[in-house]
Amino acid sequence: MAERTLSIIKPDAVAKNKIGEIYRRFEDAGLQIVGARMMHLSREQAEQFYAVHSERGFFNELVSFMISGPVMVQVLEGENAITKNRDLMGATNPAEAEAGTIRADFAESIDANAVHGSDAAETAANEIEFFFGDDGVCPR
Ligand code: RTP
Ligand code: MG
Repeated sequence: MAERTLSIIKPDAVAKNKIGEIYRRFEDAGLQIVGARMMHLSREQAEQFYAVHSERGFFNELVSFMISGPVMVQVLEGENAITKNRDLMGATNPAEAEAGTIRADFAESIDANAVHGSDAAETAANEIEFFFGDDGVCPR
């Protein structure tokens, strides 16, 4: 089933000039980029985006990292886009990520872990709305 997911290339991978390499992996896997914007998140935006983790011990570190530099935000569309993107990303902790995944190849640590991807249909819809509202994604 064709679906959409929200992806973020985090500040570490943007700083390392890996946007193109990561986009190539999405496209080679059959995921189409149907909306994209580069932005430097405010603290409020990052806190709201990761609100589900607000009670966790790593929340402040996570927010500080996400606002440490610009991020590239995109909507990916394709068959099983949510799962496919999570498979391309690899495990949250790059030390545990399978060889050949984005996090195994580009991430430094569990905080600076290169990419975000929606984890379910409902979060994907909410996250796409959060960044793109009704317009940003190219209409077709
Ligand atoms: P993401 O939301 O960024 O795609 O990552 P994820 O689903 O693989 O992991 P999640 O559990 O949603 O956690 C969000 C981000 O919080 C940081 N984290 N740190 N120190 C820790 O134990 C810990 N656990 C999670 C990671 O940067 C993770 O991407
Ligand atoms: Mg997550």
